[in-house]
Amino acid sequence: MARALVIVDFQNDFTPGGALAVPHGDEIAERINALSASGDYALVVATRDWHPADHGSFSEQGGPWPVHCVAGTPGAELHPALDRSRIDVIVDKGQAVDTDGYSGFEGTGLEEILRERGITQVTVVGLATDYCVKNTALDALRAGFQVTVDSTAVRGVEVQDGDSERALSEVRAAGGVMA
Ligand code: VGL
Ligand code: ZN
Repeated sequence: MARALVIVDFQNDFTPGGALAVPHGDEIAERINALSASGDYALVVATRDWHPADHGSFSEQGGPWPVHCVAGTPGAELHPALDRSRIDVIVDKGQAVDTDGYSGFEGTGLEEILRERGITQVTVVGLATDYCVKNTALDALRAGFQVTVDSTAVRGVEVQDGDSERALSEVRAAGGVMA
């Protein structure tokens, strides 16, 4: 069975000091690097939230979030603690103005990339548990991949207390496995 590691949105804007900081988001770097270096994965993918400056999810456009991860800005760069040498493919998401773009599969060709390499199992890690990790894991399940979420290598925004736990429960209910 060929496995892929999908590192979701481990970017400066989602870590402390960033525009949409996920509490303790930076703490997962070491675990992610250990996974990507483990030799267990035939393919390591990093997604980036990569929005146009007028993205519909931004509060100035009536959306829920502060401006974050505008394409080409420092906030949209992968976090410096991430071991870039282990990343095979970078997938940019959230580029359409009018959709949330929470899932790494939405409009990116990620499914085709995984199929081309014969991947059947996907481990999802990164930020944020309650948005992009959740939606990426659910889409991977819908596409027919076996899915594991490494719960030690994710962190949530937690707009409401318990959002991350609920997100992981949804993934589990859809057939995902927690590690
Ligand atoms: C995300 C909110 C807005 C995420 C992206 O990566 O989870 N959350 N854009
Ligand atoms: Zn976003």
